[in-house]
Amino acid sequence: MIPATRPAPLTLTHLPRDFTWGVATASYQIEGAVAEDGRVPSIWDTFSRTPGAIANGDTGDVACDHYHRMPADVALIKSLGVDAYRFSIAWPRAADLSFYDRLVDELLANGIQPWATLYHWDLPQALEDAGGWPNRDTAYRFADHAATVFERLQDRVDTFTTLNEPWCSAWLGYATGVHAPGRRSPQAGIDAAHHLLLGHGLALQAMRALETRPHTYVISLNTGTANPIADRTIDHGAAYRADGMGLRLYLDPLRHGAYPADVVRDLAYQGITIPVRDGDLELISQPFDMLGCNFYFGQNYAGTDEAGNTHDASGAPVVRAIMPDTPRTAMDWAITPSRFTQLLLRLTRDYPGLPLVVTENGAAFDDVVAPDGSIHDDSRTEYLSAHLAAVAEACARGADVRGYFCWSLLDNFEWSQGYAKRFGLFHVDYDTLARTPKQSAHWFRETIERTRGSR
Ligand code: IFM
Repeated sequence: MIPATRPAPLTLTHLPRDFTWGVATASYQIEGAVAEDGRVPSIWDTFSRTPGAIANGDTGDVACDHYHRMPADVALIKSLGVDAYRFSIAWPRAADLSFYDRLVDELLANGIQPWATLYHWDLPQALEDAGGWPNRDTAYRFADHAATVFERLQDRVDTFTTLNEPWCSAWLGYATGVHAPGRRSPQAGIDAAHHLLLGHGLALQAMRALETRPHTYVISLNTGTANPIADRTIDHGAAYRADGMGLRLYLDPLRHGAYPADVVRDLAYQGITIPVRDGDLELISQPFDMLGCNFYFGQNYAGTDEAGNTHDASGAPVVRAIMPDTPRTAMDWAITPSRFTQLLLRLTRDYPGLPLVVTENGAAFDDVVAPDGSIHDDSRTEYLSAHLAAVAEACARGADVRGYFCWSLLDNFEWSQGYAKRFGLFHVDYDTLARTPKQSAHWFRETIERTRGSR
């Protein structure tokens, strides 16, 4: 039962006519079945068993049990009226890809385009034991994985994304240790970042060598925005530094074939070097077709600490994140839709000629299931509505945005937050694994229908 007062569906007249509407998920977050069909352990299987690493001690062992419920989940996707479904291939399942054969066939039979991501953080544990992403060889192993998947699916899948959010894999996984494998070394984080980018380049090369028809290649990055907290030179500097570590460190080598000089200098000051070898930047900067933008929130930065110091104890400049004083999601992320427009226009300006696609956007809220079983998640609907309007505005002002994928189809395993944070358009009851459409799911379907109907 949907209340009559629910937020009205949008009509987004400025989106391009052939805009792709979709929903997204990732393997470890939804599949479960971690010991089936030859799947080998991943770094997330190990990390989730590390005491204290994940809220409530949750693991992805069962997750949403999507591995066994896939056809019913494809029916949910179809019910949304989307064009495409973005999912990731579990590298630990490389020995038996038949699940993805079935998934792709089911999607196509239902008129849904499959968008496959080759790496969404579930590195096989054996590769971590051999050194993980800080080890250069992992980039070559990733290219092998890409080739295996591509050979199997290229006849039916048009769009392949190499990496999802390499900043998270590198920095959260190896520098801060918040994500698997939980290492805490900034040098390892930078080594991982370079080898992820190298892996992207090698994977593109491997897939292109096997192509029997043209495909669309994407890489999805964390694309937040970094603004100065005030109009002081020191705050502009802090925001620029944050943008350097979060975005330019990835996008400059991909598009300009060089690491940003200011970031290299800052890292060198901390004794950190990027392990570039001859030819790496040519591989990394080979063309790809669309930049996947994963946007959740914008951030403000100050160049001073609370006491007014401009440098920390190690002598490094202060880069202090200050969340804007705005409403938050359940992740404690500020809700900043105008920053989304800012981002898309900035990417258009600084990286011209690169079509954009929103490969993730969405929000976690503390959903309440009403006694009749319905979920009136107005906050999520308002978040999606404001962010879609921000995309449409960017399009009206010249950004070339080709599509929008809502994160996420289902409530799922939210990494270090376990199952406590819910991003889904469909609610998952983790006792029964029943799926229930939230009000936002109905709103999303109506908005897609309305926007299509306005053409
Ligand atoms: O759940 C994640 C996803 O795996 C990657 N991007 C951000 C989402 C929300 O945190």
